[in-house]
Amino acid sequence: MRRRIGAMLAAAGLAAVAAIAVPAPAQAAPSCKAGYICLWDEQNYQGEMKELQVLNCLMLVLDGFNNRTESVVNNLGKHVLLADEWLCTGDAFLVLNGQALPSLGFMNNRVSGVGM
Ligand SMILES: [Ca+2]
Repeated sequence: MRRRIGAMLAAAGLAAVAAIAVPAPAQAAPSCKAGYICLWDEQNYQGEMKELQVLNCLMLVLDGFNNRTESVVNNLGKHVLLADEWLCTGDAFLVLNGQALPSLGFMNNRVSGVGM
């Protein structure tokens, strides 16, 4: 019995170590120039990237990036809204100034307009 408990404790110890080791280290947000918002086609800042300046509402269809964005870094100096309609209306997702998001969740591949 004693030996069995020891084995169970050892297994529990291994499980705890595995649980700690499994999460990948937090990925640092990639660089994005000051005054720009950077959009990536895939989560975790992967795939094609668009570096954009926005005055009021930017229609992503003009940049070939309609319904593609999955991660973002906002260095515009202002908060922005990522919207699912090309005139920056409809469902929208607020990205704070300086915020880096490795995934847009429900808005992944739905962003058509970038507004403020
Ligand atoms: Ca995409």
